[in-house]
Amino acid sequence: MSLTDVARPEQHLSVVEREHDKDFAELAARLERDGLTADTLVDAVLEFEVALPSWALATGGTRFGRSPDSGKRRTLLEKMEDASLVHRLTAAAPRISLHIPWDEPTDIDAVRADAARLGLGFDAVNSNTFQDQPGQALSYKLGSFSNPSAAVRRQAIEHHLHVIEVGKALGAEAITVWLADGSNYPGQMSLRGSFERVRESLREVYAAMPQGWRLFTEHKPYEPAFYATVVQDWGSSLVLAQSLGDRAQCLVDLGHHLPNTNIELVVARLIGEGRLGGFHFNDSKYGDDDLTSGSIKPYVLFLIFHELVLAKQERLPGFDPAYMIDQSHNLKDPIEAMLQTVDQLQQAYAKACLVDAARLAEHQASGDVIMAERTLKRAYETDVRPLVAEARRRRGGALDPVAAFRASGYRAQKTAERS
Ligand code: LRH
Ligand code: MN
Repeated sequence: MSLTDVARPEQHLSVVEREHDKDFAELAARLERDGLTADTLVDAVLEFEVALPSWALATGGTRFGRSPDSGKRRTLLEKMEDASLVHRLTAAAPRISLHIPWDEPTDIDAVRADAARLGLGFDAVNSNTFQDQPGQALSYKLGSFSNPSAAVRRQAIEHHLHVIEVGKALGAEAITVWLADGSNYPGQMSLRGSFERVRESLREVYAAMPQGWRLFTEHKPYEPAFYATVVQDWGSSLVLAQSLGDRAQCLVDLGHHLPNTNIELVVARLIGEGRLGGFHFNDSKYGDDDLTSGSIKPYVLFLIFHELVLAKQERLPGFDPAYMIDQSHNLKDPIEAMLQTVDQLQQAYAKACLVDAARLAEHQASGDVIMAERTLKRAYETDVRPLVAEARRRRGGALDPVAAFRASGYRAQKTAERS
């Protein structure tokens, strides 16, 4: 069974195809009434691409344990095989984001060859100073870049220089730096000194980046630190990025905000400062829950994409965010969860492309609150599923990726192959 069969199992085709054609034609007629052209919107949806996190293609766990799942992936190649399948079915996930040392390549050339064969590229590489690795000389227990010990900071800097080397060898063009650094008790850590040490250490990492590379700083309010996290919020991340240089930008992980934070406002602020580097898409109810995007707060996801599409339509200089996912799946099949996620992101993007931005601006200017809100809601309340399905089909993907995956028997085949 080749991967191409996956997208279009024969017996499955006709019924779904016919229903889809009917749904798409109806939506196209509805959009035409709003002066919109379905084909133009399909092309817009096809511009949206997102990178898959290697670490979410393995079954995640919680601090309370992990549920065994069949077909557990062990190697980078197996994660790339699964990522490639997600791309085949959604036509929108052509890159994978690696985490070092979790995905430390043993043979770079082999990884590059496999990636080429699987039609995959490499997005931002992720460093890891939030775990002590076996054989590591010095512990990061009291921080990495913020650690009072110059020797520990040096060790962390060397790790980041190594991550850049791995990324360079694989053709990546960015590094994401999330630091667990922080404290659990008042007095434990100098609140200003720790930030200065992080800034000083990151200056060296920034200077080591090849031309054209970007450095993404990722903020997080708490966990594992439960009193103060050094890069705690978008403000700290922005100050850091602005002090490092033009190629330092802020990465927004949707789960890294305290309850009721207006995340679309944070996104708009960073866009306005020209410092929005990228995203870790996921969803959450309480904390950094890393749940499937669009599963808990789909309207927030839409409002975030509304800000992104406005910036794109305004052709803001330097606006080029790296779209990446950061989730962990301990209940769902990781591939199915990824297929759901990419579909949810494609839908949020499509809905945002439906917003009549000119009409919205008019209502905002005239202070017509109701009509402004209705203009947004009209787009959000449009069922765009036929649009994103059509976009996938036109690029050889599946109308319904989860259904196609289940019909493909891929899971059973891989379980047998990998056990
Ligand atoms: C931290 C984080 C970070 C990753 C890790 C896997 O919570 O969001 O982006 O390095 O998850
Ligand atoms: Mn993240």
